[in-house]
Amino acid sequence: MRIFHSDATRLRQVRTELHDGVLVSPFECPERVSLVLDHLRRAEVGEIHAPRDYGLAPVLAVHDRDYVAFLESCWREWQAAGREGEAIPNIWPARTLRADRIPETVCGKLGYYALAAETSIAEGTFEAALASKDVALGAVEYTLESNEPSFGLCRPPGHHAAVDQFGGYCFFNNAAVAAQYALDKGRRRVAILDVDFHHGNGTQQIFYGRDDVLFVSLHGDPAVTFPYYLGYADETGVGAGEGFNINYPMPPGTNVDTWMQTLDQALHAIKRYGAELVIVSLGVDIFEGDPISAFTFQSADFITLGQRLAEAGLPTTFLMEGGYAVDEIGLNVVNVLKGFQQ
Ligand code: Q9C
Ligand code: ZN
Repeated sequence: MRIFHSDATRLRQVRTELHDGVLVSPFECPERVSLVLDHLRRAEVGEIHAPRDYGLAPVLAVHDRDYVAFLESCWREWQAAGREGEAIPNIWPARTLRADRIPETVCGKLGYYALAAETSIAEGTFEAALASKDVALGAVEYTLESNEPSFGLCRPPGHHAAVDQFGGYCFFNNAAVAAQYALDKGRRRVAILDVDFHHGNGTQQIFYGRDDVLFVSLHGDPAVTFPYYLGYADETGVGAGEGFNINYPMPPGTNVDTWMQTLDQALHAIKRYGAELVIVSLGVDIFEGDPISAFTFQSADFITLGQRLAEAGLPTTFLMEGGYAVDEIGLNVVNVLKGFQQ
């Protein structure tokens, strides 16, 4: 298995996350990358490569141009406006307001392009997001060319990022960028299997009307879990995409047996679809010790997860999403990848 990593993913070093009404040090921190990298090296999972620069074209294939321009200029505009802290949205085009005009100043644009308030923007955020999509593209390109598995140590994560919205620690939807790249290189059916604790609302939204990407997600029930407003089982796709979006919401505390049985259903659907490539949105925040999540995986269960994914027998690219129990994040990721290689 080949691993892709870029030091530039550590350039996002924000100080603040709005959590439980307090500004705390962010759960999604650069140490996550260092810890996973250490474990990958020690466990000798595979060669570690830096990706090339793929430019903005693969991002613009799934994201709105004005949204990307906003991310690029946000921190500069926020500083020019003389704001004291990091850029955090505090007003949205909520249900009773207009969403058909984009405000001109940074405070208004922040709310327009944000789907939540926990994700601050500061120096280095845009650069890290660029590096993260390059990591994803390096990994998927390797799998496309070799049919061998790959792991992209993406950071910041991507699956909450929609066509023109950031949030949930995500800016560019790395899995969506990679899936679109695979289609543009001639693959006709790509599956994205999202095992992060949180629903991949962004990935779902990007491909909701399409049949060339099957999105399948196992996650915490949105009735009680972030991102709250998407991820129910009755969201099955629209138009040509009808039947190509599959959600498996599960209650907090769901045991690993139930989760694994649900995974079997998900893999069955992916095989029936005829996927030529599987992109796994790998969030290890399904770990019992995760500070912001509520599933019950033990570290050893991640080996089983990797084994089950290997049994599907499809070309596979793993892309890092969430996982905030930093003491165990490296072990949990390595266990998935080692399980896959067994
Ligand atoms: N402040 C990913 O796992 N809010 N994102 C949770 C803690 C946002 C998670 C409450 C969670 C986002 C990629
Ligand atoms: Zn998550």
